Amino acid sequence: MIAQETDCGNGLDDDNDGYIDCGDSDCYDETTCESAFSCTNTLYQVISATLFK
Ligand SMILES: [Ca+2]
Ligand SMILES: [Ca+2]
Repeated sequence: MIAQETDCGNGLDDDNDGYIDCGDSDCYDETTCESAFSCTNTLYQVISATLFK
């Protein structure tokens, strides 16, 4: 598998694997995604925390 997300913040599925940007495992270690999208359970927690700020 050579294809992978080349831009984790362009809103597009660069490698056409069905996962876009931070939703793609290729972007889990990207700074733009940090750990917020590594797990759907923590996704909403992080969003809520951000809204509180
Ligand atoms: Ca993808
Ligand atoms: Ca992308």
